[in-house]
Amino acid sequence: MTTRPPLTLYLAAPRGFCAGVDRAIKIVELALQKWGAPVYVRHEIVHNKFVVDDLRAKGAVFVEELDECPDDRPVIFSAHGVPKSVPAEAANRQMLYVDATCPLVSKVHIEAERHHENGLQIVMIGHAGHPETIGTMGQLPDGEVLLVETPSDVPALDVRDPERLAFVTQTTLSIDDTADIVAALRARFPSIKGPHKEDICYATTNRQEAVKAMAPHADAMLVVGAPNSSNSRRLVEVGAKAGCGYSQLVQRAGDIDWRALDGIASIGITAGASAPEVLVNEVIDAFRDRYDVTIELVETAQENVEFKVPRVMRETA
Ligand code: 0O3
Ligand code: SF4
Repeated sequence: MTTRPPLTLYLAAPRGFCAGVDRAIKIVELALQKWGAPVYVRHEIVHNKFVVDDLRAKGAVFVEELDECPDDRPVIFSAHGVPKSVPAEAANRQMLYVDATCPLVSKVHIEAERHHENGLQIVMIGHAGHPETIGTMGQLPDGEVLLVETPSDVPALDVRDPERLAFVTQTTLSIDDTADIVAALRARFPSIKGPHKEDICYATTNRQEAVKAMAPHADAMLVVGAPNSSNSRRLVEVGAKAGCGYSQLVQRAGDIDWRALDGIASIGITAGASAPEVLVNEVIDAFRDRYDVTIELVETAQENVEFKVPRVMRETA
């Protein structure tokens, strides 16, 4: 029998599901119980193929736009949020809809609306084309929200009145990159209003902090998450910036590039906010098959956040 080489496996905590993801998945499951299949879901409920495939097997039908749904079946809006035009269209068609937007994303929508009511134009820090950015920008009429993605976008911003501006952000951005963009905005527009720092949520913050603590000790790092998951991709970048020589995203154990990991004595593992723990365990088991693994938890925060599902989901059918 060959002996397996020793490996220290640093496991980040917190990792994986956040309260908004947990709530959104529960909403789809409760909708299927309450109304039976099919229940339509506009956009992936969260950015994870395993979660989506599981719900699809239970009777959820995933679509990108409302015009792909019939009028007479319930539709759920994904955790990332939707432009105002989406619930408006659903109401117009007298559809039964449940909004699974994370309450922390809705909080940003309300912030943007409040600034708009006060006559301010909004600058949104976010990624173009991401559903959360589309949803937040879509809370206000066209032209009322300008998008910036990097500090180099700031000098080109064509604002209505530099004295009457506010900023909001996507909830899943890199803390450090966003601080640079906020600094560039404040330098050019000293009177810009905004949150104390940004709108990045507790879960994004905690997962990035854990990676920063773990990455310098690990020879390599894996983030369990999907390629379209913004918060998961940010964890890969944070790991690389924090000094880990090899930082990769994997959806499942089958994606691990073992050749790239040749010769390592330690590995860091974390998971994005939309990645289920069962996939983290699958990855850990794959390491146990090849190495004599010692797990060390790198815990930088404890989380006890929980969001209630909407009232309609709590009532029995
Ligand atoms: O926004 P992101 O691409 O990170 O979305 P995920 O991967 O589905 O994770 C949940 C985060 C979310 C719903 C918006 O904050
Ligand atoms: Fe909500 Fe944050 Fe999770 Fe997004 S990452 S769903 S904002 S808790």
